[in-house]
Amino acid sequence: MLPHVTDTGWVMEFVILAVVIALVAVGVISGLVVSSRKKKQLPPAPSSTPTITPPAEPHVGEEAETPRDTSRRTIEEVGLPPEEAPETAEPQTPAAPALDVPEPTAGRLVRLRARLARSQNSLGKGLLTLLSRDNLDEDTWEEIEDTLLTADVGVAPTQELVERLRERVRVLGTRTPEELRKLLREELLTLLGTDFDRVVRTEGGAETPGVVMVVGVNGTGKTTTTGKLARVLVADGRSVVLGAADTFRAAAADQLQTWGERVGARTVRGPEGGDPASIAFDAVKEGIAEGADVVLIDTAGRLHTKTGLMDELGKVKRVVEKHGPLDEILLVLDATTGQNGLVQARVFAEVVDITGIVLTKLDGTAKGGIVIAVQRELGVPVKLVGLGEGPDDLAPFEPEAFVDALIGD
Ligand SMILES: Nc1nc2c(ncn2[C@@H]2O[C@H](COP(=O)(O)OP(=O)(O)O)[C@@H](O)[C@H]2O)c(=O)[nH]1
Ligand SMILES: [Mg+2]
Repeated sequence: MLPHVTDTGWVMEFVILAVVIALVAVGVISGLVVSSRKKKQLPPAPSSTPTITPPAEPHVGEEAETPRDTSRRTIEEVGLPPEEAPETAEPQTPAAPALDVPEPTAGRLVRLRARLARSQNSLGKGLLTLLSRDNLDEDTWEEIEDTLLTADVGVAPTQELVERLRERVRVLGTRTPEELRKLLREELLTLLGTDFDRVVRTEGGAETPGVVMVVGVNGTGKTTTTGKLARVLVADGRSVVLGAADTFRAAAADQLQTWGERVGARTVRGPEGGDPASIAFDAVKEGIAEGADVVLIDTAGRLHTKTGLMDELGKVKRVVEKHGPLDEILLVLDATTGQNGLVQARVFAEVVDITGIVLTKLDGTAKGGIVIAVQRELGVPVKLVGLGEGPDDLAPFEPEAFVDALIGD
């Protein structure tokens, strides 16, 4: 019994409408799911964003170029997690309430030695192999010289080393591998200098915190080093305030702040494009007000002329010194930039009184000789070395451990 044909038509229309509504609903929901998935793929925190700069002819005062040796780093070398420190493996969320417990600093260079040895053995092992030849003729000595020059030891130190080695090998007469290793070790240590004071000064005054200013060309690892140094200090029980005086990019302050948050160090920052000197001043002021032990000031290196660099860093230094003297001015140099690093070092040394050198990215180069060359150039000791991108991959520089890593023991 179907008396109303039109009713059936209405029912059909209703069904079609319902299906359309259902389809639209499904479409909307899946759209939401997709967009919420997209949201989860936001770019990572600035601290983990690698600086990608196109390779270019390097110039002093410019942004750092892509490290010369980058192509030599294998995936294996770069990608290895810090095997000695599984407990510091960090969750992705930067705002995690639990603070990191940084590794103790004692013996770090020894612990990170494998990383050093992996990239450095071409120097030490190469020298030992050459010295072990039965006949140390003129050609062999030239090869030894070339090996040292290739490792960025520098011309004058290379000539000194070769001269001393020649003399001592001659006096020695017959030589065993052990004797050669001992000889090479001693001579490399002499070149590195064993009586430099390599302690990073952070005592400050009676009423004022220790103040450390970190300078260097962009991309060398200033912010990373400042962050790692904050961890070292916190691990030693000191309270730290960070000053984000690189105001060229907001991301630079974010990057520093992320480092600080992980260990509970506060970051004093200002507006993008603000005056770096006033931020540095405020950071020290905050440090004094809080009774902090140390204030670390990260600066910008994107300064294209020596005058600009002089004006800006000079001003930061002068302004900070209104509170009290600076304890350290650390120059950060990227070990992979070789001789260009030396040119940078010279310029910065003319602008501010460098008290210590931090040589970063020693894990990514076979040119460890730059340690010798840069100390020679500035007459200032290498105090810290960077051996990776991990939070605890910063080590006090110890000449003995370094040389042992170079030539094996
Ligand atoms: N392999 C390696 N990379 C490092 C080291 N120190 C810093 N870096 C990386 O170098 C890049 C630039 O560092 P950053 O601190 O931002 O340089 P800044 O511009 O001088 O502040 C980042 O990708 C760091 O992770 C190191 O010792 N070894
Ligand atoms: Mg920086």
